[in-house]
Amino acid sequence: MEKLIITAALTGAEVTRETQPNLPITPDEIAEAAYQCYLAGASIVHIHARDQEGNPTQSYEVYKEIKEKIEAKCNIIFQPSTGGAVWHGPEERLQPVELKPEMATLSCGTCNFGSDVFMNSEEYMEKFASRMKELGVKPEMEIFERGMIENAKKLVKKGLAEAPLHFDFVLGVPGACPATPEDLLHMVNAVPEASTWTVAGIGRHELPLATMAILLGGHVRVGFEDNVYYSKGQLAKSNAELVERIVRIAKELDREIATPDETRKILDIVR
Ligand code: KMH
Ligand code: ZN
Repeated sequence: MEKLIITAALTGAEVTRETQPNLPITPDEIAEAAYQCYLAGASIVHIHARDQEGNPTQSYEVYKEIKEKIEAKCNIIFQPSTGGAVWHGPEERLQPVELKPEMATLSCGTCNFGSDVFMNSEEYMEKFASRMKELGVKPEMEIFERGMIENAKKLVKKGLAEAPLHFDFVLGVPGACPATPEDLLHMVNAVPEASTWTVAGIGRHELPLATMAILLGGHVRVGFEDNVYYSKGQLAKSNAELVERIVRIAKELDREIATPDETRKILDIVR
């Protein structure tokens, strides 16, 4: 089995300090959290920037500062969000791609997102995919519902993305696909051959789905964006604590952990 890629989703757009007092918000805090996750065994960091008031922002400048601060500490793969927050428009969301990061997320369809709607029309997807292709940014296809896999395949057919694709199944978002083991298997069985995939289980689903992914040969995403708890009622101390637990479980299950350079090889990322 391939070595395990662990992505740490450090901040997200929705979590606040009220729900998770240790949420990294400033560029310095985000860079330090990324470094701690790197030391723990993560090879990718999924980043959402925040402004000085702590609100989600897709500002090129803020992402640039975070990218530079992370790069000064370690060689973890920097993966900014192009999902942003539900109220961000497409142009705003695309800004961090202009930094030519090694990877960026690309949401593959519209879905409910709690009481909001997360808008990803075909026009948005094509715009995001073609800009990433032009700039040599590897997209991670964010999949919140089964039909979104077909949308991702369509981008390949149109020449806007290159196979093999790398998918992230985000399961358990209220209003979108639930996070049962059957849901994960349904997704895994639907991706084209040679694809790679990771899973981000939301809330209490994070750990069971991560363990399934370790066993199935997939990859794992953990972090405060998806889950702020270590166990029921007990908040995690840090993003790194969640990464450390995945490393321990993977080792028990005989799955080695990929370094950032090994992850670049697995995902065919050319630096
Ligand atoms: N915050 C969500 C609305 C991504 O980062 O690409 C979208 C999101 C997906 O988090
Ligand atoms: Zn995100």
